[in-house]
Amino acid sequence: MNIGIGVIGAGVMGADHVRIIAQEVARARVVAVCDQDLARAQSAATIAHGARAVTDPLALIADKDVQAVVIASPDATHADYALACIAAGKPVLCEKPLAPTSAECATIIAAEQALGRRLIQVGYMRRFDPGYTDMRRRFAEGDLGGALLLHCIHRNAVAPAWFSALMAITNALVHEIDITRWLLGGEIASIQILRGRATRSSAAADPLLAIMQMESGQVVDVEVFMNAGYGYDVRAELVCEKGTLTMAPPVHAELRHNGSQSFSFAQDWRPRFAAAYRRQMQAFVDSLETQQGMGASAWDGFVATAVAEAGVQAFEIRTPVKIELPPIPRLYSA
Ligand code: ISE
Repeated sequence: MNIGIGVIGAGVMGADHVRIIAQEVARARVVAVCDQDLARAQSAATIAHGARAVTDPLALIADKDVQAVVIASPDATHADYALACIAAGKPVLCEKPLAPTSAECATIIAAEQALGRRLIQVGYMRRFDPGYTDMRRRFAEGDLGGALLLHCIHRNAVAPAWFSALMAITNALVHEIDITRWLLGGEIASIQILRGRATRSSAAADPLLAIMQMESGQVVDVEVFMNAGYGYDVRAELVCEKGTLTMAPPVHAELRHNGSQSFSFAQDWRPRFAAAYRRQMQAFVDSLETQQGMGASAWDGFVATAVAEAGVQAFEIRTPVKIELPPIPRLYSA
């Protein structure tokens, strides 16, 4: 039977999640779409024929036809809706970040612990991207030896007008914080943020270079460039003791023409991570039957936000900041 999903937020990502569920995912259907702007909710709901458009997120969560919820509303609303879903016993795929502050993430972890089971999966979709999954699988084979360095590039074509300098850390770098922990299988011990020479008036310090050191000693560098201009470009290279793994460009066709070879970049993350978003949603739907969550947990969401908070501090004080995490609760350590 198809699982009834309610989507909260019908902006860029919310509307894309509605489309993905309606067109690309098996055994699920969108039953309701919520947005404060009813016209926007209606426009997204038309993609999923038969879905209701509503403006009250709490009514959507309480709706008996809604068996699971996708939260894709603005970051600052995530914690309230996630807590309401936990209180209603409904599984959630929550867009990243889980919440803007680690204190809010901690309330979600406390609610899941009180319930005694995990209902939240955080949309760190790179864990489902073929480039990152191949890199992790190949590294796990072991013959490359230990990991020494991870180089990451995270470039956006143009930052939205409302994007602040700190959002480069709290909204963009959080992806590398999560994928680094997942790829290397360890925790981040410290973070430092170097400011590049600002290129445009819209972003005060763009690009940034984040340097993170893992507890086991590996160094991770991340270029976060919000206004790179030419397109959306995200990739990584893992340097190991006996070889390296470099992510291939995510293209289906390369052009050879007029004496040169080329491929094009998407303008934002949706085409670049289309496979990841699709696989993530299918894994979420499958996990509702198998009870085996595969994506980032609320604990992973908490850690990503906590490390980003340390990154904001490092940005402000211009020195490295040590990461102090509480012990991982038993619910998440299995
Ligand atoms: C955006 O919110 C995303 O999540 C994208 O994946 C990321 O690359 C971009 O930098 C963020 O602003």
